[in-house]
Amino acid sequence: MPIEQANCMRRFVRMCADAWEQGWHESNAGNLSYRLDEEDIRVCMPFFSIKGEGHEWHGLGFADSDLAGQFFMVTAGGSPLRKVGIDPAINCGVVEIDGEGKAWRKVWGLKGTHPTSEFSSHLLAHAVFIRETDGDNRVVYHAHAPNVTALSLLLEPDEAQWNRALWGVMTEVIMLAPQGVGVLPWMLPGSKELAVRTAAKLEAHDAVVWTQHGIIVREQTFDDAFGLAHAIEKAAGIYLNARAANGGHRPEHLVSPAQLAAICEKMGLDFDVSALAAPDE
Ligand code: 2HA
Ligand code: ZN
Repeated sequence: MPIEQANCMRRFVRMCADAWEQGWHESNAGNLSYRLDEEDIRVCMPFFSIKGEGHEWHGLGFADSDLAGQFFMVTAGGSPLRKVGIDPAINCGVVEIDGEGKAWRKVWGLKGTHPTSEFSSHLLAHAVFIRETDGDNRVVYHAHAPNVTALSLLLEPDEAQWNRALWGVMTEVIMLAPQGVGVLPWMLPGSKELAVRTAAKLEAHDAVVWTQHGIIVREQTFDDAFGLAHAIEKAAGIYLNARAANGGHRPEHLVSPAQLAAICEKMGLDFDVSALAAPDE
């Protein structure tokens, strides 16, 4: 069985293809990472190599002992997500983190290349999961979701405003993101600042909007990560359409705080009404 048939690899490749189909990944936009579990490592290990050129250790620029010894499947820097399934060994790969959580090396794929430019954001997000959820969350995904990005041109980078808009659009959003989205102002893509601020937001949110850029989500599985990004992107699109149809004004009939509270009560979710902006915002 080639490594391409490994369960984790099939799901990784499938998610890249699904995401590409959505139109969220122009050129080399967006990136995906997955933390291998014990079974993945057992299945993939026979294909790993650490000998020869290209397998040197590279410093991460930070140290996080929670990442020590972990293996990550990750998209390649500068690679189109569209091509991950066409030639996985060039457009993605597996890296190992050293015993101190401060360096990485290739163990499979990433031929002639390196992990995504947002690798720091992915790794620091994974470190949050490892600490927070006993390692259940394994997927970090960044998309240049067009409606989320368009909405970030209209709303302030203010979580209350975003929650009012997204939760107000359709009842599904609060079910999938009961903590709402985190929102960050514009920051340099690929920067340490973006990575650190994103990881801090991901402690309280499963999805974070990057103003004028896109969205990053963290979830347990590929399906959950794709589903969350999809629901938020769809809600942002509906909100924009409704607003445009209303002469650019805020839609008048958003799902109300009382309705949101009723959904949360039924589903046993915490709902903090103070997390919403005032109705006229
Ligand atoms: O991978 O999306 O944010 C390219 C990017 C940078
Ligand atoms: Zn990006």
